[in-house]
Amino acid sequence: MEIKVLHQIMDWNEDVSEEVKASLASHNICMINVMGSPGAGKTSLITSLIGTLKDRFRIGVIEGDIAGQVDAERIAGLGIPTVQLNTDGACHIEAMSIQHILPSLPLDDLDLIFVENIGNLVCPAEFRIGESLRITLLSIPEGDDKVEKYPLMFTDTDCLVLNKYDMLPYFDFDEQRVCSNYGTVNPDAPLFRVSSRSGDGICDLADFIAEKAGNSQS
Ligand SMILES: Nc1nc2c(ncn2[C@@H]2O[C@H](COP(=O)(O)OP(=O)(O)OP(=O)(O)O)[C@@H](O)[C@H]2O)c(=O)[nH]1
Ligand SMILES: [Mg+2]
Repeated sequence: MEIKVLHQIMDWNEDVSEEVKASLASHNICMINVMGSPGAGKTSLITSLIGTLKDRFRIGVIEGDIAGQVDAERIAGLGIPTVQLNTDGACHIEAMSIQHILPSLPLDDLDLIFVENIGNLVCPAEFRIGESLRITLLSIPEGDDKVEKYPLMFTDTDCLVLNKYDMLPYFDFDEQRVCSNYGTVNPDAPLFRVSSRSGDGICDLADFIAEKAGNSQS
């Protein structure tokens, strides 16, 4: 007997992802999927990007967490339309959840939506959610071997953010190792060195997002 369950779920997710993408395109919205380990600095990065991009774009945020609404409260405190998506145990967000929650945002009044995916270096990369852009974070304290150990997360992304770059002097982190491995699995995608805490490096990333958002809207 042929067992196809996994493929069917993945195919179904791809179909819904395309529907979400088309729906966002009809509103001229660019959605950005922010992925990385728990604590890599996803919420901090989104917060910092909001500060840099809010004069150019109308921004909304979907905060994905297994439970709670701590991060959504952080973002909503900035005056940004925010919805919390709790997966109740699932380790990634699927397109159907985004499709379900999108009408909770004021879509006619937005240009950019950041989605903070569940903290995880494995599953989120496998599920498209209708995004136009993917950002993968790797923070310095996590170690320099992650591209080798979790290749899909670094292959299937539009850019890599080395976050907590301010921590580089304090960790035994071989930056060249990461650059070389990333260059091998994803040679055309840029790498940004960022401190979400100080804001160093955030402008280059913001310009990259602005250019991609402009392209996806035109
Ligand atoms: N030094 C330093 N600390 C940072 C930086 N970015 C984030 N942090 C700290 O790292 C911790 C985790 O940051 P968050 O932004 O909450 O990380 P997250 O990826 O959203 O975490 P989860 O939502 O739990 O997966 C916090 O204490 C932040 O202040 C950075 O660039 N430099
Ligand atoms: Mg967070």
